[in-house]
Amino acid sequence: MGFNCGLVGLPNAGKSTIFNALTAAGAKVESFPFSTIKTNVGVVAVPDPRLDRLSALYPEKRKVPTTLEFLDIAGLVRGAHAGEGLGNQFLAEIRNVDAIAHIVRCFEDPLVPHVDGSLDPKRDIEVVELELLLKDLETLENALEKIRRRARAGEREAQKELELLERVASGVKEGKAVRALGLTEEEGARLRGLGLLTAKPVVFVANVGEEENDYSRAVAEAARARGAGYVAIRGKLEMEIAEATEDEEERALWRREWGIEESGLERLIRAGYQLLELITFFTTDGPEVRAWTVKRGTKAPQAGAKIHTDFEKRFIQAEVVPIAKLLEMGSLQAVKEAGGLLRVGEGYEVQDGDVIHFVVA
Ligand SMILES: Nc1nc2c(ncn2[C@@H]2O[C@H](COP(=O)(O)OP(=O)(O)OP(=O)(O)O)[C@@H](O)[C@H]2O)c(=O)[nH]1
Ligand SMILES: [Mg+2]
Repeated sequence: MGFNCGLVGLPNAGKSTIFNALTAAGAKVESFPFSTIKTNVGVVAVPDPRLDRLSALYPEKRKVPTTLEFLDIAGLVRGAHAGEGLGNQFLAEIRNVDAIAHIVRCFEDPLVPHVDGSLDPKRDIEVVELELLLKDLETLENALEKIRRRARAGEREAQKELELLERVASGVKEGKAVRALGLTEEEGARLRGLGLLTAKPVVFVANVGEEENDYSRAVAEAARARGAGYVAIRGKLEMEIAEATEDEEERALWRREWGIEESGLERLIRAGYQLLELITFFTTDGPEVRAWTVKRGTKAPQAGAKIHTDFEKRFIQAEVVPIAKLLEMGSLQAVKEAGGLLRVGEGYEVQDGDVIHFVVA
């Protein structure tokens, strides 16, 4: 699995539409608000032309892409924390996601009502952000209540946690996202179990009907101001293309016809990988040619653990070749003969595009 991503936004922003464009899962899309009640979950293969070309060198092996999971939840409205609309309980379903895609409506359509009567991306973004902050405050206050009890009972560990939680809660009360509080990596790790929503990286998705417009430019601006990712997707059109055929080549043809060079999925993945600092490595062992996702900076044994815990525990060395080189030479044998195979130890940092064979005891 590459990463998983929760879709948030106002009702009728086009979350389910974008979800369908990304996953072709056929979730219900309606012109009235709150059409999504039960969360939709969809898994997609990460398209990667490098994997396609690598797999062409091994026609007898199965091609296994790395995957991504998307969660499409109900719409948030102003006052959701106080029970408006469908409330905010459903946000618990995305507390474990790695990233958030914040879908913002940037298309005009008199047949699709806006909960606030008009389109205003800046205001719309702030409404959703406030509700996410209030959900985090709720989570933090619950956690604080428990930790205070433990601290009063004299637990030293609890005292330390209390200090951190109080500091985070006071930042959130001031309207600051947890990710903007300048926490250390260690503090972030201590908070992870709480699943705080505003601690997660965000990609803003402008759902544009046709092309980028003043609305989507406002979304891009908001993304820039927050150091967040940004993509514009023609949600409705891409959903229709995704649902018209299962054939990837045919879909690409349709997209080109409509002037879309690269699918929304591909662009969202690129933004997500950048934001989460993810890279892809490949393996060709056994019956599969396969892509794997790890965080940049991951060492060889820990990358191996993705495949099998033994690969970490019994790691001896890894044989590595950059995929570009392997594709250029045409076979692993040719790479070996040319002395191009790198033998690396446990301190080796995996690079994007490495083809790796793990040698274990
Ligand atoms: N004209 C136009 N309509 C769109 C576009 N994207 C979505 N819609 C329409 O907007 C309406 C709402 O879309 P949904 O995808 O159901 O919105 P949602 O955000 O999932 O809404 P809730 O589940 O109610 O929160 C539907 O009627 C869609 O067909 C677009 O790019 N252009
Ligand atoms: Mg929906």
